[in-house]
Amino acid sequence: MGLKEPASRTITEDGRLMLARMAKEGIETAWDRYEAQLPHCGFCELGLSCRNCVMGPCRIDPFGEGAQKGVCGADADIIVARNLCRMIAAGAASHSDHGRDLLEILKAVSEGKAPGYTIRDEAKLRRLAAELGINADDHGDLLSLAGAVAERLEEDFGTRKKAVSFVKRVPEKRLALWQKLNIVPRGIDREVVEMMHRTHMGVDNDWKSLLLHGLRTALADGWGGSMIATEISDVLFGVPKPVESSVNLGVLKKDQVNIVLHGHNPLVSEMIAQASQDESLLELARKKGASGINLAGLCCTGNEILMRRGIPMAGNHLMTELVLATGAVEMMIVDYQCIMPALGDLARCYHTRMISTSEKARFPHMEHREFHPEGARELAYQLVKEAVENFPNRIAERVYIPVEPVKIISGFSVEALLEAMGNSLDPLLDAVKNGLIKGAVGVVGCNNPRIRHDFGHVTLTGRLIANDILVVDTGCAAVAHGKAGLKQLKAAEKAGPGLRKVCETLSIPPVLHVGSCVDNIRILVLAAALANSLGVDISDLPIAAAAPEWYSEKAVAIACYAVASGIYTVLGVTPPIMGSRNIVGLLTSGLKEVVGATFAVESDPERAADLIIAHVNSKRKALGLS
Ligand code: NFS
Ligand code: SF4
Repeated sequence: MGLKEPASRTITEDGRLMLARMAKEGIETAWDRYEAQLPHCGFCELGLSCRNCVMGPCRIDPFGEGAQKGVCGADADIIVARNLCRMIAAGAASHSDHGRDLLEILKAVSEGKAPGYTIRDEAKLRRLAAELGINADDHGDLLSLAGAVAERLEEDFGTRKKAVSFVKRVPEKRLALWQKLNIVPRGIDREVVEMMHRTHMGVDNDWKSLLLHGLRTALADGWGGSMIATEISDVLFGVPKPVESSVNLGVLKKDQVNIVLHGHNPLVSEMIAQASQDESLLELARKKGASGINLAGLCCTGNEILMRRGIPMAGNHLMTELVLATGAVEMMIVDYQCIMPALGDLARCYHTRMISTSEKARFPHMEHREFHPEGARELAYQLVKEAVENFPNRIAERVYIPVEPVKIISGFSVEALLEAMGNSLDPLLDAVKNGLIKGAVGVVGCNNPRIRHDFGHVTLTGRLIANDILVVDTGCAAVAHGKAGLKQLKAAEKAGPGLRKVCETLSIPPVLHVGSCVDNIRILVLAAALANSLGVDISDLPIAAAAPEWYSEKAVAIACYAVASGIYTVLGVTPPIMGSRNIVGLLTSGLKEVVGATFAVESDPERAADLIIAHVNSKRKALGLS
């Protein structure tokens, strides 16, 4: 099968049909641009090129014949470590800056300066306040308490602390280990800035010391920035509860105004969701000949509103261009991250209006309409109105919605999971102890045109559940699983007999959607709770993580905080580290002695499943479970 063949690019039906149509119309996609980039630069793929200063750029000859040092004298180990560490810093910065934006809104809400937003989950706010040691009695009303929580967590970004607040959630043994290694994250911004500093020419030139700080930077993301993002989103928009919805291109409606929300931060998408229910706008839609206003999500902002509001999900990362090619999208509204700069240009082939909303994220051929807390509600109303007014411009003959949507269940926050189990971890622990469930694995992360779209996720997850391993998922992986039907109750039939029984008893699917990419911290929180109630370290649990199709710097940060937290992590795409034998050795085996967990790289999802099953079994054995 040639690379151009839709079926070689994706396993999904909607993807295949849409790619065939786009090819016929001569519309370019990420896959075409990927092919135009081949062959990739070998030095860069191995991590052996350096652009950190302009005595270079430099590169190291991997065959040992040409240059073995950059102009400054940096060798392969230093260059590979610095490059990887800068990826971690960029990923941690992205998640954490998203978290900061939520804190700013929470602060604005507390000051009455964000009229569209409110505290939707008072109980969660109170729990957080108590956890942070803030006495509710010192605060007359809820808004003042919210302000205190926002301020306390804002301090986590700075440099004046010994540890970020949520380090309190880390199991004792794990924390002691981090203390010994001196990798307790002190401040979120601090670790990122220090990483940029260390990787400047002439600072940290010990690859081991660089990588240790890389782990600390990643931990500042997982137990800092990402954790803040999730917790504050729950306060502002509600803790997710199980909710039914649907997924794939079929969630777009032929007879309705379709507004697609793409990006990551729920601040914009939640406002649009509210506006789309406005009676006067619905009336306007009817006047324009549409039977309603239909919202659909993409990528992680899609996951946020799917988890909390059951808003249908149009697709994951590699589907974002294909959604536009339905010709049925009146408006796409984006915030930031994972938004291909190609989208604006592609939309010009259709009537679709493309709107960027974040001060810090601009795109070619998009109209910039900036969201600020004071005017967010009005702007959301105005944008939905303009989308409705764009409906008559749709060209009916060009509309192509190739499939019917697939049903899914989403919304499994840790709180919701606990509720499903009668507010106790015991049912889950018992199921693990008596072997009904062998273990649990987080299958997370992106799509990447290097891997056949969704093949890595669906194949790996299918194998895991068939072997009685519960899967929790986030991000683009979750969308892949949803489309494959794995998020329905009847998917329990595809699980092994033990997991199937548990799913049927608790009325849950075998693949649980825990959220967006920042919500990977829900997996950390759950793992920490399980470890604490067994009195063991996270690295002792029969759990693992996998990112079969990852592409982004954020995914590197996530993988590193998972491993530093003690979770064995299997990557489906090789990171640019192969140019250093030392670093490959450390990450794939040496780290076991350091943090009790390692990375593995395995592009074949069947073999990745074997690795994970073996790992889970070995952890069971060590715990004395059969
Ligand atoms: Ni995560 Fe979400 Fe998807 Fe990957 Fe991008 S949308 S934050 S980075 S591509 S999972
Ligand atoms: Fe070359 Fe060193 Fe400058 Fe990198 S930091 S570009 S290896 S001289």
